[in-house]
Parts: sequence; C-alpha cells; structure tokens
Amino acid sequence: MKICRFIKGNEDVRIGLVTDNSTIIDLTSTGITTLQPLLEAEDGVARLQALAKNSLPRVPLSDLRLCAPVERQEVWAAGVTYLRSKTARMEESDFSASAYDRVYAAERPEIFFKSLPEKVVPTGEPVGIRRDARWNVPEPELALVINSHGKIVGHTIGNDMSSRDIEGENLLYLPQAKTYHRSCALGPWITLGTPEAAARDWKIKIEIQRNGESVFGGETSVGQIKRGFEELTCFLFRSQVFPHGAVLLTGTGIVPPDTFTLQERDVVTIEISGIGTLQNSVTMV
Ligand code: DO4
Ligand code: MG
Repeated sequence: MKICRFIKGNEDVRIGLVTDNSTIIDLTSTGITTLQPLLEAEDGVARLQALAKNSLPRVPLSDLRLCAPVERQEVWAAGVTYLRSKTARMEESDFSASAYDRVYAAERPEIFFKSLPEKVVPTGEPVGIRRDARWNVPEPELALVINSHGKIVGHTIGNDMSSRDIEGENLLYLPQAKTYHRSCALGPWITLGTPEAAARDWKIKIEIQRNGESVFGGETSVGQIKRGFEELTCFLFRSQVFPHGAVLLTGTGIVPPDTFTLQERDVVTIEISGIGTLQNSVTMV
C-alpha cells in the first residue's frame, strides 16, 4: 500500500493512494486530508485496503505534483551503517578516520539531525550542492517512517546530499556538510506495512546523468545495512520525543569514486525496488 501527498493545480495538498505507477486514488472525500492519522492508527493499512475497494476519484499521476511525504516529522539520519560508507569516509578524512571505524563497530550508532520537514525537497524538484564545497555527492538511502510511538509504519526513499570535502576536513563540520538548503530529498511516496525482513530484500539503485549521459551508476541491497531498523529507531527515540513522528534515513551503501563530484543540472535518480523512484536535478545553493 503506497500513500502520497499531492497538489493538483492551485488546490491544497491532498492525500492519495497510489494504485499503480500512473494513477492515484484521491482520498479527500473519505475525510483523509493528512498522513498523520493514518501513520498513527493501528489499522491504517486495513483502513486503506477497505477504502481502495470503493469507487473514489482517480487522478493520473501526470496531472498532479507530488509533495514530499512528510508533514511535521523531523528528519534524522543514521550514518556509517554500511561497510562501504565506513571505508569511503576513512579514506576522505585524515584525522577523523578512526571515528568512522569506531562508530561502525560501536553499540551506539551515529545519528544526526538532517532536516526540518518544510525544507525537504520532493521528487521532481532540485536538490542542492553548496557553493562553498568542491566535492558533493548524493547518498541514496532507505528512509524509515516512524510514528510518535516509535513504531516503523512505512518506508520512503531519501537522498542525504553531502559535501565530502567539508566533512573530510573536520568531523565537527558534519552539520555543515549535511544540513543546508535543499540537502534532503524524500519521496516519491510512502510504502506502508512492509516488515523489515521483506524490506531487507529490496535493491537500492542510483544513476546520475549529465547532459543526457550516465556518469555514475551503483547498486546495493538494503540487506547490507549492518544494524537492525528497530535498533536504529530505539536509539533515535532514546531520551527524545517526536510528537509528530520522525523520518530516519538509514545510511548509504553506494559511494561514487573519489574523482566524482556533482555538477549543476545533473539528474540524480534513486530507485528502491519496493517503493519507487526519487528523481531530482541538481542546483547550486
Ligand atoms: O558520518 C558521516 C555521515 C555518514 C552518512 O551519512 C552515511 O553513512 O550515510
Ligand atoms: Mg548518509
């Protein structure tokens, strides 16, 4: 079951049920106008399954604009959860290298604040590269959608845009490398109700195009994530409250070669097999 936030013309944001990759069912007439009650409800998926049987208005995806699938949730991110991420980061940094090595093996994961919901970029809109950075990369990541009780209720696709030279210069610069204008994309929608064991079979793919040509491609599997989803969620919720729920990116397992940096107008396409495709062009911010 996939749910999205969308806008048609000049109307307000609506909630839709994605039936296939070309049509959505508009849930407005059922009284569902925000995601939060569905994410909080015990029977959210069952409710949607029942609604899908009714004859409700359908809208072609080509007639609407998808919004980022977050409302009031803070967006956080876990890091160094794949061996590939640990190795790449140790190589990019002289004096912080052991920090990555240690956190990969430590009981406590790396978790950092990534974005306010209103700053999240949806599919179809540009993600940013910092003008004061010279080495910028996308990080394709599975994102957990977690309700206010700490329950993982859905999954979406995240792009944890990062400035590797800023992070590599000094780990204390991490917030600047990770959190800036247009540094987080989420979308295209939320897949609800997939158990972790099934989500671990999903493939994550990325392709970066420049002037219509592919300049980087990579693939990994969600199953390569070292830590359990519950484990990451429990750490996020330790001594912390999320009255509106939270979104947690789970780390990257695909790192382009060190010679690669994003350029303006590149197009980043991230696909996760159980979810869909998040596509963003790149702009300088
Ligand atoms: O330690 C820095 C960030 C790590 C990260 O974002 C990742 O592994 O995806
Ligand atoms: Mg990341």
